[in-house]
Amino acid sequence: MWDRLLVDCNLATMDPAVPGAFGAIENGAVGIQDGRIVRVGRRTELAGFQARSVEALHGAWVTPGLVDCHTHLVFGGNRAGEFEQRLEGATYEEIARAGGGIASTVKATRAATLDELVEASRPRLKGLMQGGVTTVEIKSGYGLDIETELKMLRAAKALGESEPVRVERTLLALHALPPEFRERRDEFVALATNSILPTVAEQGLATAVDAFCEGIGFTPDEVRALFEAAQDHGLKIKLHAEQLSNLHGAALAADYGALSADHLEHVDEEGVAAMARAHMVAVLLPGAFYALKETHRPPVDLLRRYKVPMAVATDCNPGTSPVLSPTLMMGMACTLFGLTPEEALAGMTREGARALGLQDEIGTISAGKAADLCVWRVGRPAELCYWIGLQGPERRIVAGMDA
Ligand code: DI6
Ligand code: FE
Repeated sequence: MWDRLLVDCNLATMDPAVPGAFGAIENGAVGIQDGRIVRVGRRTELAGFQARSVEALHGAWVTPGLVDCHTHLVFGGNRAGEFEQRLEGATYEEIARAGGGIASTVKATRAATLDELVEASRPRLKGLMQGGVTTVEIKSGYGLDIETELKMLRAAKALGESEPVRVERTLLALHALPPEFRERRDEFVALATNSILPTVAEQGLATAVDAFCEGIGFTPDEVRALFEAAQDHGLKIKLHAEQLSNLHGAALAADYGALSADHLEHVDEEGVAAMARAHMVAVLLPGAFYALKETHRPPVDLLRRYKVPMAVATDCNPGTSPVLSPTLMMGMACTLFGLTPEEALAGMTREGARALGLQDEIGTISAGKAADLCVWRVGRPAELCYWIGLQGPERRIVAGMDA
């Protein structure tokens, strides 16, 4: 006997093995046992099975739980003041070069205790959860010293242990040059590569490494050094690439077997081809594009042509993407980047999971995967992208439990 059987619902399984848009199954049913999906199909196909609890969802749509595969949601303070400066005409790069931007968040993050950091970040995590997120990736990168990077990752861990959500932790080891290393770039890169990364790996505080490859961030050669160390320590690799300019970061990441390259507004065909060959995911972040009023869009048609899977994420961060709504990002991926609603929902479920290397565990409604589900009171899945300011799902289920 199963634990639960959800009936009287329509399923957007997002499983490519289910034919048709959204992998949809109307009049569907989902069987759940021990936190996992055991059977998915039409209600009539599951008619012979019994469950301790049979729950009618009155025609709601069920999707996989949303996977937000790129966030920086643990940080101290916020940057509403810089928002005002940008509205008066200052650019993100100008603010960064003047010592604001990431550096100001670094200061506030270093000053916070572990508990303060956890409690400052919890409302943001809850915001994403209310929007339907059941798995979230959280990056460090506002510490830029060993103590604070560890503190950020511990804060992310504590959040995952105290809220019903899966948290994946990434060491963003090269995010910005801390002020105390202004004249000593090489020393900082060496610190990140030879000290921070190995310590994080030994303590099991992160499963992946990331860097910001950009004019205002780190050069391809600096990133390469970090990725060599990541490979030595068995950490997965991701890269902020081609957000503001084209430094050929996507191709570099491909050389190291990265899971994803993220942003990609300025990636060229060579970069896209390299990503395709390396089976990477393109993580699109419309929140940052919107907040920075960028005009150069990621080449969605090229990504489609080369069959590079596209994920969509919030990039929740205090500077360029103070975003707490996953469905708003799905809508913006459609309106600003030209994704279809089906691609946008795949981007926040199946492909988000792939961008974390979790495609066998989460991201579609398929037998064998974790029972992470959202129940939406909508008439069709496209409504998740269509409404601006949509309330989250009516129910969120994580590992088979209402959460
Ligand atoms: N790219 C981004 O959009 C964020 N980090 C990055 O490497 C911005 C982070 C911030 O401004 O605080
Ligand atoms: Fe980011």
